[in-house]
Amino acid sequence: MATESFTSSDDIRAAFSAAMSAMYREEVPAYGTLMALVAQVNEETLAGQPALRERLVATDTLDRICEERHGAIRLGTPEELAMMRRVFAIMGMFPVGYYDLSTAGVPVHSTAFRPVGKESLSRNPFRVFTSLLRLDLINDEALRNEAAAILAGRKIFTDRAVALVEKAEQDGGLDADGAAQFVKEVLETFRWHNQAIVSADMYKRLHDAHRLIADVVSFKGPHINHLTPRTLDIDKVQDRMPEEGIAPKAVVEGPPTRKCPILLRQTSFKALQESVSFRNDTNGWDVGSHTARFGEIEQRGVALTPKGRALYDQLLNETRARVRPAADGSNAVAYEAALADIFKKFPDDWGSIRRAGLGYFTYTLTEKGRAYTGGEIELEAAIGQGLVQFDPIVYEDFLPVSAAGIFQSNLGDDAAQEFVASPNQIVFERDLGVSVLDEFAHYSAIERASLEACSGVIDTAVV
Ligand code: OOG
Ligand code: NI
Repeated sequence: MATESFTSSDDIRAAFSAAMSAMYREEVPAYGTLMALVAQVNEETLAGQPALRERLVATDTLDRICEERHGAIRLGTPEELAMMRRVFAIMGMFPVGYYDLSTAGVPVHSTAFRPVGKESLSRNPFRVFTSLLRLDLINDEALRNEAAAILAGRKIFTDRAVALVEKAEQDGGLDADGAAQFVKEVLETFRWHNQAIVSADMYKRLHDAHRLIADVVSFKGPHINHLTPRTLDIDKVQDRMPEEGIAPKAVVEGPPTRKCPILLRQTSFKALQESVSFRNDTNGWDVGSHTARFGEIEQRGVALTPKGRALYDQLLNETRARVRPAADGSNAVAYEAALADIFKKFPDDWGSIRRAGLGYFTYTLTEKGRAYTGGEIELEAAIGQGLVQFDPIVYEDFLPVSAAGIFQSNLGDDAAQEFVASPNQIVFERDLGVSVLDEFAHYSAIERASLEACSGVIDTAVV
């Protein structure tokens, strides 16, 4: 059967993420510097924490800790989004979550294409935060129409990439040769083009409407705008970036430093100014510049339940009401102090987080639990008697306020702009061609399955 010779979608994704990393390091040398710093800090952290090293060895992730966890692109049209969904599906990446960034002054809405399920995530967790430009939020109607016409005329996928997607969909997969070609062809979509498809004048008009519109509309394709490896100590990398000659954004996004990490902490270095040529009337080129591409790092903690997430959102809002972080970093110390102070209201030990129903956990039988024959008992009693142990489930998604902070810091300090909040998940899903998956359902299914696997010891009917 042909299916036996298909390359698994996990392997295609791993190959794609490696190819993208190599391309980006070559295109953005500062990103290579960041990767080296991350590797060094990870090594130092592991040397100081043998228990952490052991846990990473046990979960078979030690050799992959410095690899990229995510990247991001910004698309221009519904057709591009729908095709991108088909491309990612071949790599085992599916749209999870809907993020409305209009509230934060960024005219896009987004989803994250990512592997779903424990095995796929541990084989290679690479995901792509994918935004779709919302021209409907642009007031200037003439400009809106011109931008739409430019976007309608571009083709972001190679013919071969489209043909390979169709073949994979028809046959149910790609063989090794097809998979290698697929990775090579799809990579082209993410490549940087230093020749714009618009004139300098049009670029300026788009840029004046919003820098993000210029970034999406002026180019041949949706260049990857950052990649993000995982760090074991985000505060240390943030502190050391300037020593390496790279400028970090003002504050780390997300929750404060904690004993028990929750959700996601992220920071980035500021986007670089790159030289770009614009077509002029005499069929020659005008030289200018564009700022879009950067590098980011992330550190992940436990996935929160809707209750935990509501508490997180509430505490973050409280913090930002007290101190709103300025893009120039002038009040960064005050912001961090307020964040740490206000987040004291979020329990910081695993037992309390779990008992309060704030986080998702997996449950497993201990050795004692496996030998137990006393009949099913309640979960809390089983934990109390040392029959069942629990581990936090890692958060695999994104945070809208953090994402907006990452966008803003890379659009320049003057880019803040007000839009009327207008989430439009229905339109986004229509453009995408499917509904996005619910992140909470994903975590709760993992938790539930782990509880079911403890039946015989715990009474799963009552948890
Ligand atoms: C995406 C920003 C969001 C994150 O890590 O939250 C993001 C973008 O700038 O296109 O990647
Ligand atoms: Ni990111």
